[in-house]
Amino acid sequence: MPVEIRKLSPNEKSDKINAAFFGIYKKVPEFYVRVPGRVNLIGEHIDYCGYGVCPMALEQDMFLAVATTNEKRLILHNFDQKYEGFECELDEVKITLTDSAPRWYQYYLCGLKGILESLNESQKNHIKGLQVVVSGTIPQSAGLSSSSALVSSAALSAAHAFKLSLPKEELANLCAACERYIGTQGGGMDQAIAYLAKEGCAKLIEFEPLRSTEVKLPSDAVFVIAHSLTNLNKAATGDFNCRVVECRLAAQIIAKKQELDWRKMKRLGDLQRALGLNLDEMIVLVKASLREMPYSKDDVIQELNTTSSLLDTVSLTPNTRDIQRFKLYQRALHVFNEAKRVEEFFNTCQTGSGGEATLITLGRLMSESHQSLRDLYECSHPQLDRIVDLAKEFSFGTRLTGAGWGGCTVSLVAPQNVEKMRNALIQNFYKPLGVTDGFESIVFTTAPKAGACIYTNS
Ligand code: ADP
Ligand code: NG1
Ligand code: MG
Repeated sequence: MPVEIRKLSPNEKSDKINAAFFGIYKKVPEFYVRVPGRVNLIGEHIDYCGYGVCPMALEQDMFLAVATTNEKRLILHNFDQKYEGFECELDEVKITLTDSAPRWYQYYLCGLKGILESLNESQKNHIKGLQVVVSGTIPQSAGLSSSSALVSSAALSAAHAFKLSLPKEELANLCAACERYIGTQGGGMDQAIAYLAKEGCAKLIEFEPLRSTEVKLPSDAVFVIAHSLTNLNKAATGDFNCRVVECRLAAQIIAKKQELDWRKMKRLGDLQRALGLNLDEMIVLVKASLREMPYSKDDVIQELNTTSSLLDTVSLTPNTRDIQRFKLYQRALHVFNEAKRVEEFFNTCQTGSGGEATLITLGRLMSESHQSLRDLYECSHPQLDRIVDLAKEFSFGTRLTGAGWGGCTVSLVAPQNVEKMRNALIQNFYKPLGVTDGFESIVFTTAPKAGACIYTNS
């Protein structure tokens, strides 16, 4: 199914963006696109290993106003004037990475480049120039997927302007691939939920082929998001890609020991499929095949009986080639156990009574997920762990959400405890850090919203 096109009901937000658009381009927008952020309920750092995850879309979103021109040029502005404007010819879209965080407009360029590269000769006749104003409300670098909302809204704006109507799954796959131009080797969860989300339910997202199943969330509890007031831009450091690569090396060393072609084994999920084992058997195999002590790059080269340059090209990314210490046992154990937790979470939602017992199980799985991310995957942050501790008394379970190293937590909370938890966090976490107001944007409840949509004026 293609992304829905609806008539815009003018509101305060669209009035403001229209005014900004008119101020810059002296015309009204032809269309708008909305792409939501997401909170991942469970299944962290396993999408890029090929395993299913369970996110839902947020109300916070990326909202773009767009007009087309006959000059094949992109002109891009941000509603928030702290971001500089950007212009380029459409046949000169380049994303040049440096050692620091990418510029904001490079995320837009990822989506635009993805669409431009997908066009066949006849589709190229419909290329138009783009005038765009971007307005985003998703907390940034906080694990709520602002990056993918920007990339996916960029791709959708270009696709609609060039008269391409693609199925949502195709757009999601295209966006997952083109966000990698920013340097991170993500797995596709964020772009998938951005397009496939449905109001009122979370989704189980599975890959290859990309598919989604509605998840029935318990009606007598809510999800609360709390910002740890720390951030990490995932493309600014090698931390994220290091985890992707550690999982790949774990798969490759086990594959080699099992006499499979290690060079073909990019993901732990591929290894499981090749061996035909279940998740419990994979856990046993990890314990028997990998050692707890970290591996040096030379150890990995020896295990795989390969050379440094072949390892660099087959297994590593440009920003992980200098890493000398890989924890493979711990990362692989997290992945297989987290994949099991997603299965149990999904089954509990679908078949549970919805009562207290269901909530206790879901909460336990969320808490176990956090412990594993903290101890085995080492992608938490002391401020995330502090929120998890403070939330224990009020929630069924709390975990970091998104990639981690900062950002947000998500808690499953009974409605009567939401205010108590908020107050406890304000008194014991936010106020001691010097925050005195604006709490509604750093600790808030959230209900599942719809995925990407295109709006027109008529
Ligand atoms: P997240 O966890 O939110 O996906 P990332 O580190 O992957 O975080 O990406 C965050 C980056 O996305 C920001 O540093 C910024 O460059 C870009 N971005 C997100 N939202 C906006 C916005 N509203 N305006 C400009 N850039 C944005
Ligand atoms: P965030 O933290 O929202 O950038 C990243 C990845 C996901 C997934 C999670 C961890 C991208 C675009 N996103 O999300 O694919 O791996 O981390 O579960 O790479
Ligand atoms: Mg991101």
